[in-house]
Amino acid sequence: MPHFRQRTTRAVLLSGLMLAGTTPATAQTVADYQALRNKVDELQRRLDTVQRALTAKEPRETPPVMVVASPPATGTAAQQQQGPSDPLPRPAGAPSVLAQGGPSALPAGYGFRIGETNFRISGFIKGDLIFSRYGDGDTATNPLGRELSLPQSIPVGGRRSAILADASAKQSRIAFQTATPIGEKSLTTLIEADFQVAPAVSGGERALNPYTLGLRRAVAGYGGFAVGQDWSNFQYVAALPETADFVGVTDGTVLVRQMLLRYSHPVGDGWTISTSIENPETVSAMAGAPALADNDDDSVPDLTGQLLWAAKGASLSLTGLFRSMRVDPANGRPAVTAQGYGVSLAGIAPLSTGKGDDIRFMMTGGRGLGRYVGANVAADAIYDTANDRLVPVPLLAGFAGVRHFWIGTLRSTWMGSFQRIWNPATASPLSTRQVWDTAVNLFVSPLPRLDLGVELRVSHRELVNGASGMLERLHFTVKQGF
Ligand SMILES: [Ca+2]
Ligand SMILES: [Ca+2]
Repeated sequence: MPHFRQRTTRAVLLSGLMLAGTTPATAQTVADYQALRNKVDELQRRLDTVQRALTAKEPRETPPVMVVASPPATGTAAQQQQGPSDPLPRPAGAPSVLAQGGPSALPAGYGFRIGETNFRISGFIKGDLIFSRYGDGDTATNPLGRELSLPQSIPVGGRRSAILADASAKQSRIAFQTATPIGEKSLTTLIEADFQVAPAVSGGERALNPYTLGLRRAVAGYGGFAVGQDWSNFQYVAALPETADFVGVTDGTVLVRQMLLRYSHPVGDGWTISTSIENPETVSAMAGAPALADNDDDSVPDLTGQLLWAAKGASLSLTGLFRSMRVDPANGRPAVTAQGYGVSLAGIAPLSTGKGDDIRFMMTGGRGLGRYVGANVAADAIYDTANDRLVPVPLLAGFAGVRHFWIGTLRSTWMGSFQRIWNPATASPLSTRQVWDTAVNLFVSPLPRLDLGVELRVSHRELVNGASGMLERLHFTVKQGF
């Protein structure tokens, strides 16, 4: 029955249409249709004319260049992998948004445009499964050191821990960029955040794992000037090797993001010079005590300079830091000051294997720069209360990473890093004297922007009094960029 009804309906409709063709009302409809059709064609012609005029007016097939913070990343492998049709070249610290040099770390979609402003949203989802075993004691609950390589958190002097398992997606990251042409140049902005930099809430792992989004960078740039929170100009970010870890070579790298005002200027032949003033903060330890304390008593911004050379995937960066430290005890004693300085040489040297193999390295030394290196293992200075003196702490730190491509996207990086601290006699015997670590990984990228990795790590920490601790770690990671 339903079948019959359907057929009947169709027949009625068809006959109706045939009949309609002969009535005056239909003649009217056809005339209306023709008029409407003409109108649409006319509109289409006008639209085409406007479109052609617009295209001729702004031949900006490759939209404005990101100047925000580009100098440090200039000429890195990551930037060279970027396609020519990419409208928003990435800003400084690109390796932080990307996979620290991984081949699948290509930019995602080409963003979108509203009016004159180009937008791009990028980042990645990262899941980590980490097995840690401490040789000399257990950690407190939920320390950062269980989620990333953080040498100062390795326990010393206890007994061997069990194998501890941690899994989270805290290192997932999102970045939002804009570029707006103003005159001959572009005004650019970048905001970048992840869930790893903010401390975990207590009890967070019990049921819902509500990790907090934390600011990494928020920076605007125009014509060589950059202002906002960005990687310190003292750090050459591009030299960081590919790793499953959050940093990979924490022990030996300069590692600071803070508010700064930077000016960069290319001087030709691949050379760029830059200088910045950055947020000051003196981190001191009281004589005889190992704990580090922020003071917030600083008066003068930290000053940095960089000389960078980059060409054909190779680069070399020489940076310098000068700072004035100040501690005001607010207990009737006078405020004390001291000067700190540092020098850092870093770079990327491509190997002539034709596969993308390279060596990345950094070597940093100075006095009174503890907070700038290794996520602050050493105090900037020891506050000698008895003599009203602030004594800067000297240190030497470095890392090297060698990457080799086996076949296709299958690749490995071996990395090693260290930091040696010369604590003054007034420092606590429980202060860290040296740390080192080494890791080797295997990564593969079976799909675009997908990195699967496994990394084996051994870390070591030794105190002034000779006590030491070890960490062995097996780290599985999956990262999908977008
Ligand atoms: Ca945990
Ligand atoms: Ca401050």
